[in-house]
Amino acid sequence: MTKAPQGSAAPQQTAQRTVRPAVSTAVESAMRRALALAAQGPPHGPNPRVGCVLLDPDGRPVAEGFHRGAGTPHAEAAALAAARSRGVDPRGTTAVVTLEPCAHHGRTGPCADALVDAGVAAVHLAVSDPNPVAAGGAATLRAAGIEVTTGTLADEGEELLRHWLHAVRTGRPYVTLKLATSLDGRVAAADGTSRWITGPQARAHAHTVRAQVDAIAVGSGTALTDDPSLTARTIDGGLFEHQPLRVVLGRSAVPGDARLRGPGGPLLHLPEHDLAVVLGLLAEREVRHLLVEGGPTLATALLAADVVDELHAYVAPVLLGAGPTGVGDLGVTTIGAAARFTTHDVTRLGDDVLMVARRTQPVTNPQPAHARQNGRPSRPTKEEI
Ligand code: AOF
Ligand code: ZN
Repeated sequence: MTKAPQGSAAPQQTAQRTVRPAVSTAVESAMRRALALAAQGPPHGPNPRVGCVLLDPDGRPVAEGFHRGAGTPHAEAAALAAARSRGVDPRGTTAVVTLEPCAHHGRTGPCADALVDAGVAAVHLAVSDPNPVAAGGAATLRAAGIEVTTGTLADEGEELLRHWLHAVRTGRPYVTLKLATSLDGRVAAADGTSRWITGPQARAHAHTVRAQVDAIAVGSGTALTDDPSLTARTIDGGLFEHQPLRVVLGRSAVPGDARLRGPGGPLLHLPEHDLAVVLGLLAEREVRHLLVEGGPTLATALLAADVVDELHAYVAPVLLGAGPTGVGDLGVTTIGAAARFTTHDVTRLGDDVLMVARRTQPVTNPQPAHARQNGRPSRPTKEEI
């Protein structure tokens, strides 16, 4: 079923009511296709993943397109170009697009103008564009007399774009914290040995996640003791095409012969200790999705600062009984103050289990972490790493 439009403007609702049932079903399946197309775009990079399908007046798809990464044509432009290259006149078509068409001259021209110039009759979109630079496309389209319906499969659109939307809405990257632990939450045995708690399938999975993020961070202590490479590797040990930016946080220098200086993504050492500053600096570099891989000091600081958006907990059926835990003291003294997340997904990986859990309250504004209560005690204004 088509969702009710989420925008508040009355004209949208009028537009929605006038859609014939057969066409509204066609719009919904076109939006599903547009979402699937969008998902073919790169999950990393500064730009959103967007898909677009053009429907003829009978609701039949006549062309489609998606965005292939920063600097390449936007989804709407790609769909219009696909129509023209097939000899299809886009005049009178309905554009079904996962993100509000842009209204700005950026790396490419404004899609709202391109849709107006093409004579498109109606536009259905899933998610409004929160990017202040590019927003305003729906208003441009309406001003040109085009029927605009917002909120079509909005939840699915939000899910697909969640890293990008989060970064644009809050001004800081979406933070995924990876924990690979024993069943009793430990990351090493009492003597410090830690290879390997989780098995090969869990490790391979973690590498596919690395290949999807913009940046991957560790604390400088972990960089020194573990000498990680922080590359995204395939099962046979080769490098994925996309290598995330490698970020080391904390004062200790990265040795000249560290693996972090070997083949892989660029290295960025931030001796800065204030997490709000760190996340702001990464956002300025257009990092939308940051994966944090350790160690416990950094994990604890991020959790205490309430800036972890998603947890990837790889848990092995191993008991250690002693040794360091993946997360240290969060200042939680009573169960009601626990840092609680909501389970999104659980996957078995060989002998191990991956639990993906997300922050319970979505962050919708750039309020500093310490100002949000979220059922937890108020945190200090600065969290040190
Ligand atoms: C995309 N692809 O299909 C759509 C986008 O850097 P630019 O000039 O390409 O503009 C990027 C902005 O355009 C992006 O942040 C978003 O607000 C809007 N829409 N972007 O990369 C697309 N439709
Ligand atoms: Zn555009």
